Amino acid sequence: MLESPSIPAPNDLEAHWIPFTPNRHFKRHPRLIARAEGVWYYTPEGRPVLDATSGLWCCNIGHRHPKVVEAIQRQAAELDYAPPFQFGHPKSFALAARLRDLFPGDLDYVFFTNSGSESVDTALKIALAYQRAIGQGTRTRLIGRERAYHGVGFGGLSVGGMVNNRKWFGPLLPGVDHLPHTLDLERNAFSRGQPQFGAELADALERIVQLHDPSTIAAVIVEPVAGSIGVYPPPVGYLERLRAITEKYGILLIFDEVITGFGRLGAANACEYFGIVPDMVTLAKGLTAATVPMGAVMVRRPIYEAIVEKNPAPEKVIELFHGYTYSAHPLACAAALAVLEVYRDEDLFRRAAQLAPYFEERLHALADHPHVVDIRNLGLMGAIELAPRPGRASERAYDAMCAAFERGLMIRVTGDTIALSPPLIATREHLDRIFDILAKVLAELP
Ligand code: PXG
Repeated sequence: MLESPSIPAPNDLEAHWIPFTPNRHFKRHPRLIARAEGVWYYTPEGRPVLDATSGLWCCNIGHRHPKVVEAIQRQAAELDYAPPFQFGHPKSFALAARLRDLFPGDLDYVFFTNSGSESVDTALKIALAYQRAIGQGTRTRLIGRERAYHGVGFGGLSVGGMVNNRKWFGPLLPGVDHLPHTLDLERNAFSRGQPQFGAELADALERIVQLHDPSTIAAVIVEPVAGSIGVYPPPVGYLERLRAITEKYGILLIFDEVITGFGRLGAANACEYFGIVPDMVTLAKGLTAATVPMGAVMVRRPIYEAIVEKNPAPEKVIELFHGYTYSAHPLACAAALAVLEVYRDEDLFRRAAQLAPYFEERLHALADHPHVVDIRNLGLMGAIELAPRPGRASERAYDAMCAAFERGLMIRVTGDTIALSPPLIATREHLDRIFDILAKVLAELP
């Protein structure tokens, strides 16, 4: 099944300061991945590890898909780079047109970035520029939500709501407010899919609007399904209310679909899944299935028109002073075009939808295991929340991750929650293996 790996494990791990990782523990007990294929990772020693997280919610087509590998190789041999400012290359335009076709309504324009964090900051900046362009320049407030993850830029941190990510970094952006999060263990624990209770939590937006006045608010940003915090599906009716309130007050609604985009819910995106058209959508991860870093922001036509088409400046003047050296990088565009073909040719969004009920069934069968206080799921997103060890928050889930890796399974943990997001190519047999291993890990977990 495996070739022996060509790269031995390094014996000096010191210089690399590893992100979002306890460096001291990791460097004494490293978990290295040297190779991948399909739903499998392989350690440098050649030990297979089943990828139950799609890398980091991103390798939706599995690993090392031959069509994508070939597209990236061909692109590298043809055009390595072209400046994205004042010049262009054909693939970015082809890709933007393909993306437009995947989104509902008039989400017709695409601004390319290199990550989810950049997509979020880009969307927030476009929101502010738009309000100014339509003569609503007093609308500068941005509204996020408690426990949200919108990346690590100062904009995304400011509207984000994960305390550990924020508390070290000062006052962040001024003029930001937050909706309450939607987790309600009293009423909704062990819900299957969207919880029944909590749509009224969206009405907190009405109160925020009344507190600050609509004329001060530019945009609201939410993850349609909160991912990083540990999978909080929106209560039934919640997103619809947010859309209605934002529309009523001329506030832009941004869906952060960095995780939910590209099949995770068993649909092309959350807009399609929930039948809601927000004003902007932030993307990354599944856009290239993480083969080459890339992000994007989908923008509704009136926003593009207000900032670009109706710009009062002469035609040779830049309309939006924003962009990245690597926006629409040729390798990323080639990868994304190939990945979109794989989604279509292998019907992966539908396949994910078909797998989701079995995923839900096996996930919720873990409810009786020790320490489990909640289980949540939507599409191929799942979470198992564990009771924390007294005085040692997040240690129990961390130990579960280490034990799972030893048993040949990669899971993700956040706080004391285990998160699962298998590749869309996973089979029932893969899910069986994931949940069999997880059941053993939970049974033995102190
Ligand atoms: N928005 C959302 C909704 C995300 O999930 C980002 C923005 C930022 O993307 P970049 O590409 O800048 O990392 C994300 C990223 C986790 C985890 O533990 C989740 C993410 C990143 C790292 C860890 O679940 N999501």
